[in-house]
Amino acid sequence: MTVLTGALAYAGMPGAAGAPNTRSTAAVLPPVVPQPESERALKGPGFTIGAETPIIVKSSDPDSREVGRYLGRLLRPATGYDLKVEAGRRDHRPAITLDRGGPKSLGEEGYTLTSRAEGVRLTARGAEGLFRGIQTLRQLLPAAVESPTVQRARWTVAPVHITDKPRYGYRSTMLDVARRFYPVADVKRYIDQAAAYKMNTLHLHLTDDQGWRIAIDALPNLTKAGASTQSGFTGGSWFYTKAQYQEIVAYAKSRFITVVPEIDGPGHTSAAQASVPDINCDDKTIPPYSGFDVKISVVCLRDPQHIANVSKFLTTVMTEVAALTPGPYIHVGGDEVPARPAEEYKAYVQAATSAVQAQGKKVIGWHDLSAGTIPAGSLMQYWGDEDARETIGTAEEHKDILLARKGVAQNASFIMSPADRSYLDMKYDSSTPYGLRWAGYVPVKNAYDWDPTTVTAKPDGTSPVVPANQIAGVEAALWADRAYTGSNELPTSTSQFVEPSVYTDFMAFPRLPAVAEIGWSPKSTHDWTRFSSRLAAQGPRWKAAGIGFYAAPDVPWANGS
Ligand code: TNX
Repeated sequence: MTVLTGALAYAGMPGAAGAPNTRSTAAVLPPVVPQPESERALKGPGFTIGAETPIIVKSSDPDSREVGRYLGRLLRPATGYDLKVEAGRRDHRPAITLDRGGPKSLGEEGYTLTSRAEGVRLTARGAEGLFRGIQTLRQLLPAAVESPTVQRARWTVAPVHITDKPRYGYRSTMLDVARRFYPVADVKRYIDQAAAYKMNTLHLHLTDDQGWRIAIDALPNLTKAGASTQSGFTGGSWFYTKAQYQEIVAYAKSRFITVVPEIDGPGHTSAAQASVPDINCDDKTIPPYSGFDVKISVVCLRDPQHIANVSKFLTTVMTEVAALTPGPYIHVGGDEVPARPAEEYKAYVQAATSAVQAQGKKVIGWHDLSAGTIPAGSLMQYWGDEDARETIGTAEEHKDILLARKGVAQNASFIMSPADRSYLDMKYDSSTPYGLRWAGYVPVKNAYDWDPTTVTAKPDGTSPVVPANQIAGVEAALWADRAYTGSNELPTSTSQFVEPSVYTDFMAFPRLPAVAEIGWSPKSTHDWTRFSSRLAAQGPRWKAAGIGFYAAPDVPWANGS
């Protein structure tokens, strides 16, 4: 693997030779996040896009043509150009060429990109690789390209040759639309932000104590009682209709992002229990919950009749959710259940996993789910932190580690989302207005400085509980328990709640790109100093795009950004 050939410094790095399109003798690499697998600065001026530049798609494949149109739409607001998308032909005009004739070695998501004075050529195996490559192309242009209004700039693509493909195939981010409801437009905005950093999965936490967010035709009360609350709010109707959910799924698909819906249980179920009587032991609904606690609920699994009721409920829900979800996975939750006999938990795992499998879908669960019997091919999402790591190999291993061992023994693969690294709802530091700190503060450096292979290893990096070949990827999870200002206390007024996009911008930027890089870039490129300097170069892009990011003190932002 070639890495950073010709790299002397990143543009913008202290001591670097200036902006990428400034002429200089030193080979300066344009700063790209996530770091491409291999990148070489080319001599010469790079390619300047003009109003007449065609986007040539060398393929009749409709998905690739659509990616060409996506590129045109992306470039239009800031450049003011309405670039024409043309079919591939032998042609000597300067152009942006999208070619799907790339070598097999690139895989589905890989691409090569070459920018020279004569043009930009992006090569991949298909539409998905072309789309990922376009996310790199954006970052080779001046930051102003991210602006929603026409800007005066010279639209030069930095001269570079890149060959790139991801380290992990599962790169996800999670939105907690249950604690705080996100209108469809906010979800789409977040999808675009995640796609820009080459994430390929959106995990939607659709159900929790504070709300049920997806319409189920056979159980209309789930979106009457169950959708009437959020954390801190009552009396609404906060859910996605089937059409809206499908709109989200289709939008995500157009950005090559797969939606993974989560129906959490047997805990985090107050909204369901407020809507469906017979999943409660007294067969009566409970009042809807709008508070801020966790570990407060569990469906009734005490006797065969109630286990049957819960199974029926799950079958109904999973049947309808699976029908709306083209992706291969459904997340069944499994976290934070109040103490109950182990057999009850196992009965739930059995009911939930068979309901998912009956629809031809694969199971994802929080790592807790490994306490039960999980089907072959399941993914466990590990959310333990440093406290768990410290007990590895001791006589009293932390329960998260014991559960991870059970998942490994059942041949599950793992999604790594260590709470002290990739939980975007943790505060950066004591000044962060939103969020929690049960896993500690998560400054940008911590969100970046970790590796999936050592999340379940001893602090010295040895004896990993989850072997490297059972790691599917990573997730940056943005919970919304505390999506209001003054979150060291419970809120006293709804005016403390901010718009979902204000919360996501602040908590996800710059940490989402950090986790995205962990999922995408080769481990050999891991380097905090280099990363933080490339991240700093994203600041002007986020400004141009109107992203209200946190200008974290551990990132060397350029003056004035
Ligand atoms: C733990 S991590 C939870 C969530 C909370 C989150 C807040 C996990 C599987 N469950 O219910 O929202 O902490 O950080």
